[in-house]
Amino acid sequence: MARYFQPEIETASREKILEIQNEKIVKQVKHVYENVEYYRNLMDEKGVKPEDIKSVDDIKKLPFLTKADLREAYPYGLLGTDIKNCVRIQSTSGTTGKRVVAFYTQHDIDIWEECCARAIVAVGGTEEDVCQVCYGYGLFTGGPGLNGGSHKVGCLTLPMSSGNTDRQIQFMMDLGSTIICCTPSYAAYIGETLAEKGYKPEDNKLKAGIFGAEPWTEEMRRNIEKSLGIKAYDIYGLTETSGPGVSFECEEQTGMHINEDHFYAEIIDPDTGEVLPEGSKGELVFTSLDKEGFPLLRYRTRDICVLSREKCSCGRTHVKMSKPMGRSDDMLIIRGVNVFPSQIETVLLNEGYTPNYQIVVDRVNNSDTLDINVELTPEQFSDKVSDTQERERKLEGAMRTMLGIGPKVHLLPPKSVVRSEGKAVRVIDNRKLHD
Ligand code: DLL
Repeated sequence: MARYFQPEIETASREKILEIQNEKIVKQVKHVYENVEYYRNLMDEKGVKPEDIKSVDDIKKLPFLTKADLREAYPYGLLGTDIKNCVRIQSTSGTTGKRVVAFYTQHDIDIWEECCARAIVAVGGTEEDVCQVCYGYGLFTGGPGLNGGSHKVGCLTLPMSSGNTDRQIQFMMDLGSTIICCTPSYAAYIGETLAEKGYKPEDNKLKAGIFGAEPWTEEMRRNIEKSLGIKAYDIYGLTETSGPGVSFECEEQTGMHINEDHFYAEIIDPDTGEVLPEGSKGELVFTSLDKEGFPLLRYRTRDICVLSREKCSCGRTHVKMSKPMGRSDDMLIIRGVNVFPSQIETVLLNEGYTPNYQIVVDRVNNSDTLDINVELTPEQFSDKVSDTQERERKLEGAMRTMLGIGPKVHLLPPKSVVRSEGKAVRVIDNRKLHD
């Protein structure tokens, strides 16, 4: 079994990786300064010249880019090359609802697809595999990215896109899909639908899933692994840096290797912008080292995570990032307490509920309210009101211990929470509507 897609680079020594990064950053900063007026102005304001950047150690001297800059420079202001050299755009509304448009040259697409191919090989993918891609195709990067990666590995690629779950299952069974790529919430839904149709996990030929584009917990991983009978791997990325494949999990399943020959990662304090030492939790910042169309330097992702250079048993030498623990902008502050949706998901799955839930936040009489709607399975559902109330009180207690504040839990009949085929909408914050 081929364990790496590009072994020389994926297992290169740390010195070699640093050498590649240092060489690329000097060129990239010079190129951006000369070609991207918007960023040149930011550098001039900060008094930094391309000559000041001699290695990746000097990246900290450069100004940050944020989503606000992307909005201000929309659509062409951060282009790194003549538009005639670009062959594609991709776009996302992101998890916070602001549209981003990114540009790609053919070179950018090639390296993006290589990154996705590394992810597919890392989960055991070879030309023997049937890879079912049920991320959305189109402007969203999920479908096109994994599709390209699957071609590069030589898998038989099923370009399903998201939705039409009956057809997904029919193709999965008829063509014997061995790898599935989609959001974790859609994977959970497919698992649930398979069971409803009377299939057992061992009835399908799937061996691995590549899931990302939204936060998901270890509990969710176990739930999906059980319902589909597979190993579930995480993949991370964002439109601003290319799409999926910025980082990916290997067989260790303990964090995602960042493709460091293309992306330089930093962790900063989201309040002060100060670069934090390895092992600290903070906001992830990416500098793309060799993109041509949309070469963002020091882009603040808003994703909160930890980096680790601990030796990995898979043999890859690239730094690992933890699962994003939520975004600094989707952390909820409820009555002054910081609450991450992932904490709520952890409690629910530990208490034996399904990942079909929705969090509703509101403000009543100047005080924040937190309601959690949780769907019951047909087996859990009971007509007896007292049973349901007792379960609700128990779950509220478990939530209070985890979150430090008490929510109101509502247990709902089966099928009352809308299923997601792409990124799940877990939080409805009605406070924003009133403010
Ligand atoms: O979601 C790219 C992608 C597609 C990644 C398919 C993985 C698989 P955007 O739509 O631009 O791009 O959203 C990027 O999604 O900043 C994170 O907040 C979140 N995100 C992406 N992957 C993960 C993950 C794609 N594995 C934003 N875990 C990012 C948690 C993730 N959050």
